[in-house]
Amino acid sequence: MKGQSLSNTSLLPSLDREGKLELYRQMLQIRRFEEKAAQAFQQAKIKGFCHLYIGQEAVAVGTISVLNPDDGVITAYRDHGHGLARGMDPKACMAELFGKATGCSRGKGGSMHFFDANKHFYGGHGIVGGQSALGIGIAFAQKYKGTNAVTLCYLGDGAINQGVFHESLNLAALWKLPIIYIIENNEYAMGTSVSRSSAGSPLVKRADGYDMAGITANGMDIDDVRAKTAEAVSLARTESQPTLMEIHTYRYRGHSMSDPGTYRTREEIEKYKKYDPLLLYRTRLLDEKIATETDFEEIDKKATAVAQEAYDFAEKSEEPALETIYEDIFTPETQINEIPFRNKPI
Ligand SMILES: Cc1ncc(C[n+]2csc(CCOP(=O)(O)OP(=O)(O)O)c2C)c(N)n1
Ligand SMILES: [Mg+2]
Repeated sequence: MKGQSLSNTSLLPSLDREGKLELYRQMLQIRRFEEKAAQAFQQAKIKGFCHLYIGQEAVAVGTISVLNPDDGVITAYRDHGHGLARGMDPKACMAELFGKATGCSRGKGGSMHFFDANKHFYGGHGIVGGQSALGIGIAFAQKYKGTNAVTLCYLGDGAINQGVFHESLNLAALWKLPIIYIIENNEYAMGTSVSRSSAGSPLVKRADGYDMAGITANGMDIDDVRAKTAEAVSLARTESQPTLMEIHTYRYRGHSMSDPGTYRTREEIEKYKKYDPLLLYRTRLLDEKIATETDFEEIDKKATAVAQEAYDFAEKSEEPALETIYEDIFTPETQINEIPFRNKPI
């Protein structure tokens, strides 16, 4: 089991036509949402950081599609795709990007801090690798309370050499926690390619050091992502065993909206676009006569409209009131209403 695929792919119930089209719809929704976000960023309606997920959609949609509603999800700052795949409202997500009070984090988190506790989506975190340890806490609570839920914790290839990641893998294995660590290997950590930053290949081999299962998946192929994730989820749910997954993927846009991308060639990006996850899945559904060009046009029209509605909603929404600046820092039970420097000019 160490460092290898578990090979049992019968754990995943097959999807009907609607289910398959829904996967495509979700991937396209993420893409159209982010294209709109990129436009809003260029119009200076979105400020600060904005990391796009375009190219990686099959990872979030494929992995989250095998979860139960009460399973936990936690990720890094490239979080728009995971939030939307978890069923978050695109309006609340776009409003968050715009820094508006109607945003999912009341406009105080921005792009890197999407959050929706009702959907068991626990962020959106900016400290590289930090979510590894938070994921442990979620999985520990799930096990301790006997919920039978599992946690997916995503991180980039650039996060796996952080000490906290290794401490987390150690505890996950030692305490047999129902957590699946998913390395989204998109080849780059900002402008540094994985070959320049990580000793030892493939990255999933790191599972061996902790006697954990290790599974590799092709992040351009949503069917492969789903099948491999189902193996890991089953192991976590039925045996309370953690897994490390490495999913190979690629981002087409810069690290963030402010990245000129001088560290890679246009040819490289174009090469990966030939294996685009949406294109691949669409071609498969057409070949299998599950859907027609008209079906895809219809889905695209709706996804584009949803993105536009989200943009309009965000634009019309109000900014958070200045008096609310010290709210939402602590849980309601521990909210501090009197902060000594509160009334002093900032
Ligand atoms: C602890 C810490 N160190 C450095 C940074 C700066 N930083 C932000 S993103 C990033 C690269 C992470 O790359 P990767 O984990 O591969 O994720 P990707 O951007 O590819 O999704 C770095 C070094 C940070 N946010 N936190
Ligand atoms: Mg990366």
